[in-house]
Amino acid sequence: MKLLIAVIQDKDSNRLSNALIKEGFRATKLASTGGFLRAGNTTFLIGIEDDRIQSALDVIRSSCKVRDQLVTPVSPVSGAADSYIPFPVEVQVGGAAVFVLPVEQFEHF
Ligand code: 2BA
Repeated sequence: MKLLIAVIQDKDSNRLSNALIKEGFRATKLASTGGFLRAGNTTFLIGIEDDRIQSALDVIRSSCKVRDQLVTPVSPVSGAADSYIPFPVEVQVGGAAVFVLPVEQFEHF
C-alpha cells in the first residue's frame, strides 16, 4: 500500500475530489498553505493499493492545471528599502506536487 500526498491548487480541488470519487479512490482533503507564495492550496491524502498508483496519478494529472501567477517579492526588512521597487515576477504553479510514500500498516476500524 502507498500514501499519495498531492499538493494542488484550490481551484482544482472540487474537480479532483469528484474525479477521485468517480474512480473509486478514497481521499482526505486538507487546507494547506504554500511556503513560497503563502497562499492557500489543498493537500490530498490518498491511501491506495500499489497496483492503482498509476491510475490515481492519471486522475490527478488530468484534474489539475498549470497556471501562471504573479508574485510581488516581500520588501527588505532593513537597509535599502527606499530604493526598493517591488517588480512582480511570474511563477508557474502546479498542476500538482505529488509524493508517493510506502505505508507500513493501515488499520481501518
Ligand atoms: P508554494 O510553496 O507557494 O510555491 C508556489 C510556486 O512558486 C511553485 O509551484 C513554484 O513554481 C514557485 N516556487 C516555490 N518555491 C520557489 C523558490 N524557492 N524559488 C522560486 N520559485 C519557487 P509548484 O512547484 O507547482 O508548487 C506548488 C505548491 O506545492 C507549493 O506552493 C507547495 O505548497 C507545494 N510543494 C511543491 N514542492 C514541494 C516540496 N518539495 N515539498 C513540499 N511542498 C511542495
